[in-house]
Amino acid sequence: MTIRLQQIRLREIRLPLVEPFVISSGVMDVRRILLVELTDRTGTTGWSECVADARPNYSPETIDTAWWALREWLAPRLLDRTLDGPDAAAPLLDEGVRGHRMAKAALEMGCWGLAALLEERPLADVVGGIRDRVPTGISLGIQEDPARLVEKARAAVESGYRKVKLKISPGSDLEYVAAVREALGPDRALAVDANAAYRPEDADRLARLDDFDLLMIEQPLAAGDLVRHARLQERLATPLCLDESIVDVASAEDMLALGSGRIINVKPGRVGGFAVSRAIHDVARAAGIPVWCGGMLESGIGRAYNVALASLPGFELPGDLSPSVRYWARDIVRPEWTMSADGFVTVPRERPGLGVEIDLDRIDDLTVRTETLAARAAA
Ligand code: OSB
Ligand code: MG
Repeated sequence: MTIRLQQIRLREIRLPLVEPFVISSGVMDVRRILLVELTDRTGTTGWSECVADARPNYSPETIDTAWWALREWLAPRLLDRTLDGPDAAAPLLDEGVRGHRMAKAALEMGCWGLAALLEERPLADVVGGIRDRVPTGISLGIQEDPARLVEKARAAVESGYRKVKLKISPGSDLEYVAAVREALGPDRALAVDANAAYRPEDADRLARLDDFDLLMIEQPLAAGDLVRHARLQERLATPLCLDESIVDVASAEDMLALGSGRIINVKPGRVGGFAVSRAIHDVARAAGIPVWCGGMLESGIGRAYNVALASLPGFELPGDLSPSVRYWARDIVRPEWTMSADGFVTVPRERPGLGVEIDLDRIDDLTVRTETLAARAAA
C-alpha cells in the first residue's frame, strides 16, 4: 500500500495533567502536546503525537524545536513523495538530518497509522503485534515524603497495576524505596527510574538499592555513559534498564556488547519511530534481553501507538501504559483508554487504524496554534 502525503497539519494543544509529575530533572503539569494530522492524496487523515515536552529536561528536543524541524526540514521531504509503505519513511527523514528523533517519530508513526487506515487493518497488526492485551505498570513521580508515595503505590496495586515504578533522585531514594517495598511486600514487581540523576561516584549509594529486590533500576547515569553504566552493572545485582541512553539500534547493540544493562525501555518517540523501535526489539530479543514500552505522558493518540508497539512478542515486561484517567480529566480520544482490574490494556484489534476515535471537538477546544504544510501545487 503506497502512501503519498498531500498535507501535514501541526497543532499544539494544552492538556493539564490531573496531578503534576515530578522527575529528577523537572516537573510537568500542563502538557503542551504537538499533534500531527497527516492527509494523503485519497483524503484519508491519520493522527499522531510528538512526545517532546515544553522543556529539554528529558531530552534535548522540545515541542518548539520539533515544530521547527517538522516545518523546515522534515515535512517537506515527505510531502508529495510516494512511499512504498510506512517502512520507507524513516530513511527519508534521516537523510541529512541528525537527531530530532521525536520530531521524526511523529511523522514516521503517523505514516504507520495512516497505512493502517488505508489498509483497513488495526495498527497493532500492521506493526507485527501478536498480543490481545498488554500488561501495564504505573510510573509514580517523586513525592514530598515517603508516606505519600506509599499511599500512591498502595492505590496503584489495588487498581490492578502489574508493576510499580518510582521516580528517584539522590536524596529521594533509599528511604522512599524502603518504605514502598515494606508496604507492598516482597512479591510485587517494583522498579525505580532515576532519569540520569546520579554520577558514577554515587555507586555506593546505588548499590544499596540491591536490598530491595527491584525488578530494575532505570537510567541511573547520564545518557551517553554506556561504559560507566557497564561498570555500575558489574557492581550491582539489580538489572539496569536503559531509557535515555538508547536512541538507535547502534546504542542498543553497544549496550549489549558492553553489558551496560540487562533490560531496554523502548519509547518510539525517543528512537525516531516504529521502524527503529522494532529493530531494537529484534536485536534485544535475539540477545535474550527483555524490552518494555515506556511512556512520555502521552495523550490517547500517542498511547494508541504505544499499545500497538507493546503487542510485539518481545515486550514481555509491563509497560508504562496507564489508562487515560491516570493522566487526564478527559482524554482526546473515544473511548478513553482503560485498564482491567488485573492490570491489562486491551489492544484494539477489532478496529482499523489506531482503534480509537479522535475527539475533534475536544481537540479544537484545547488548540492554541496550528500550521498547515501542504505539497506544492502542481505547476
Ligand atoms: O523516564 O520514563 C521516563 C515521563 C516523562 C519523561 C520521562 C519518563 C516518564 C515516565 C512516565 O516515566 C511514564 C508514563 O507515561 O506513564
Ligand atoms: Mg525512564
